[in-house]
Amino acid sequence: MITVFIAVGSNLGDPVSQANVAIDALKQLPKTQFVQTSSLYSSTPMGPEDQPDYINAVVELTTELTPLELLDCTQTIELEQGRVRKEERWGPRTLDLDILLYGNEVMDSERLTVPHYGMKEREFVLYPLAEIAPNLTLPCGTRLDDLLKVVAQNGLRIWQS
Ligand code: A4P
Ligand code: MG
Repeated sequence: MITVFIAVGSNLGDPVSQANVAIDALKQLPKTQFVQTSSLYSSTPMGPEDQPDYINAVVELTTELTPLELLDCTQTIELEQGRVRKEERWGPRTLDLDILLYGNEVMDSERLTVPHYGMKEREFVLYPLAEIAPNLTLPCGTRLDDLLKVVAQNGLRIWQS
């Protein structure tokens, strides 16, 4: 079993319920055990400012799915929750599921990059992750608590514990 962390993000169509439905869907994945989820956080949008605030969370699972099988599953959940892929970079979305970490693996293929390329700079990923895995060290050797020292909370707050 491999430990994986999935970031959940939503800022359209009742984001709190989108996030909760997504977390429930992650609990149902085949060959996978749910470990824990962070609180739901409210966060200021990264990217275009004329979009609603986001709800973000991080979920820990253990899985026997391969990385690409896991990506297929998370993309299916996104589509089931009405995700429409748009051209606008960092634009609003009903649901975004990003695979942050897949064990200690480092991979960069056409469909999948892990660790997720933006995770080290994003407060809405790092703080929820630290809530559930405070002692985590990334595959590159960087400690999560060292990242928290340099990434400000930027208005991030717990919305639902
Ligand atoms: N892909 C590669 N690596 C991964 C991975 N580790 N996990 C590929 C998931 N997917 C991965 O993703 C595009 C392609 O990335 C996928 O087809 C997959 O093969 P996408 O979800 O269609 O595109 P996207 O999410 O619009 O792009 P991107 O760059 O992933 O967006 P981000 O970086 O996730 O940003 N502000 C706040 N406060 N909170 C947020 O959650 N999210 C975004 C989206 C913008 N601003 C935000 C938030
Ligand atoms: Mg994404």
